[in-house]
Formats: sequence, C-alpha cells, structure tokens
Amino acid sequence: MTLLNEVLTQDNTPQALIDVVACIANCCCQIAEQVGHGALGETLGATEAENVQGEVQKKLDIIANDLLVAALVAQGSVRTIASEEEEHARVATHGAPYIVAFDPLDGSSNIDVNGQIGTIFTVFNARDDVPDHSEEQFFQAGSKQICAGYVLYGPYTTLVISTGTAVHEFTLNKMRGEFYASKLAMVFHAGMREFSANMANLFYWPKKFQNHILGMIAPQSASTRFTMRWQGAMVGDVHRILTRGGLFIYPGDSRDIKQPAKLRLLYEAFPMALLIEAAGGCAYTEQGRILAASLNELHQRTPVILGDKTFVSECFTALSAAEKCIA
Ligand code: AHM
Ligand code: MG
Repeated sequence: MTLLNEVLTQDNTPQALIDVVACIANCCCQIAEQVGHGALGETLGATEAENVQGEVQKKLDIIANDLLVAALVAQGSVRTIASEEEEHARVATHGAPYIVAFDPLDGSSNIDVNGQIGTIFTVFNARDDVPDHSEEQFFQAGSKQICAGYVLYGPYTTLVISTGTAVHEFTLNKMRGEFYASKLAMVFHAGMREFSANMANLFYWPKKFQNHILGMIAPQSASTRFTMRWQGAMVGDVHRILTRGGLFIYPGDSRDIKQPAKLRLLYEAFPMALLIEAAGGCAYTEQGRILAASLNELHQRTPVILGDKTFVSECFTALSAAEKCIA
C-alpha cells in the first residue's frame, strides 16, 4: 500500500509542496476524528457567529478552520492563507513560496444530520508583485493552481488530490493517521446519466436551461433518461461524479441580481475544476472554462457546471443561448 507522500514524490511534486499537502492531510485526519464523535463530541450545532458570506457558522466550521489556519501558519512554506470562514487573507510566513485557500468544512448543513461533509483546498505559487498580506495574492487564473484536492468525511475518509497531472484517491487509515492510495490516476467515466443539482432552484434558472434539464428527466427510455443524486455538499456530489461519471450543476439564478451564484470560485470551483479536468471531464461557468477564469474578489461566487464533457457542453449551449429569466 502506497502512502500519500510516496505517490506525490512519484509525480515529481517538489518536497516543499509535499510538506504543505502533508500538513493539510494531517489537519484533515484531526477533523475526521472530530467529525466521528458526532453527538458524543463538542462539534455539532451552530455558533452565534456569521461568516463573511452571511451564513451562520457551525461549531465544526470554526474547529476545522482554526486547525487548518494554525497548522499552515506554523508550517513554514505558506505565505498567505484564505478561508471561506475569514473575511480577509492573512499572512502565514513572509516570503514563503506558496499560498493556500480552503473551504474548511464544505456542506455545513449536513453536519448535524450525519451527512457528507468535507474540506476543499487549493495551492498556488505566491506572487512577488503584490504584498504578502494582500488578497491580490489570490487574484490568479484557475489554471495557475499547482495543487488542488478535497477530503470527504463520509462513512470512511477519502482524500482526492492532483498536482496538475494525474488525480489520485487515498483512504485514511484511522489507526495510523495516514492516507494510503486507493485509486491511482483516476479516469472520468463518460456517459453516466446521473446529475446532481438543487432542483428546488429550477424555476429561478434561465428558461431554456430549465427546459434542457426537464428534457433530461422527461419520460423516455431508461438508457437515455437521467437520474438524480444530490448530497447537498459539493464535496460529496463531485466525489460521486469523479468516481462514477455524470454531471454537477449549480447555475446562477434570478433571485439576487447582485449575487446570482452560490458556489465560491477560489476554494470550491477552482479546485474541483482542476480535479475534474485532470481526470478527463470538464468544468464551466456560464461564461466559459472555470480554469480560464481569474479571481478578482476573494470570496467571489460563480456558476458551476462540471463533469461529463458531452453533458456539460449541452448544458453550456442551453445556458449561453438562454435569456435570463425571472421566475
Ligand atoms: P458551504 O461551503 O457553506 O457548505 O456551502 C456550499 C454548499 C455546497 O457544498 C453545496 O453544493 C451547496 O452549498 C448547497 O447549497 P444549497 O443547499 O443552498 O443549494
Ligand atoms: Mg463550501
């Protein structure tokens, strides 16, 4: 059985980056342990606080965030950190080579119901043309990510990671606190007619896109009709698609003109897009390829359509041809 650092070494990942990944993986072991206590631990329930997105913070959001921040500040190779739970970027180590952004606990609404949750992260090279403390450190194109991954805290704990070429899956041995390779060089399965979406938002999507999705589920032969699987946590939904194939959609909707999309570009869409594309799928916003997009606001939101190349491209056609609708 091959350990995480051995696989990354075989991929010619620089040692300093392997060390940063090991630091994140170690935090995720600790988060997995906290998650595993459930109602017998101190992790369930909400706090009185809201994050910068205006969302109520769960205790586990804060525990996971504090663990990652403290570890990455102490790690030494990380210059700047950004988190979904923190309004501003913060300096970890001046002059260090990398910057790291993360969603410490994705799928927070699943915490109290023993549903799927996870940690999503991305690593870029630090910029020398902007100050270390500046959020402009992260104003880079998605294609500049040098590493992306997530950890899914499900019935077992899974780490999926890519340093730009292959995508590998690891499973946590909880006794040893180590991740061991369980799928090397994952390849996207084309043609799986499963999709993942919050269908309760359907009537807020552009009309032509609504019609396209309804066409996918209209009564038809079992071989052409889509079925739906929705965990309500991007990390779980994307893991299913990366493992089995299919389509994930979280388009913008017409409810809030100023903030039409829910998912965050930096620490949700970028890393998932890198993983899906590296495995052979594709990932789009309504404007084009996610990895071609550049960040210009730390907590910027974006529509996301990712997975099977054929199904994504059909959605993209329906969306880009669609007039914006008001339900
Ligand atoms: P979070 O990072 O605060 O947990 O929010 C992101 C999550 C995604 O994992 C998921 O796809 C989406 O929110 C679900 O939101 P909703 O239930 O509002 O559709
Ligand atoms: Mg999230």
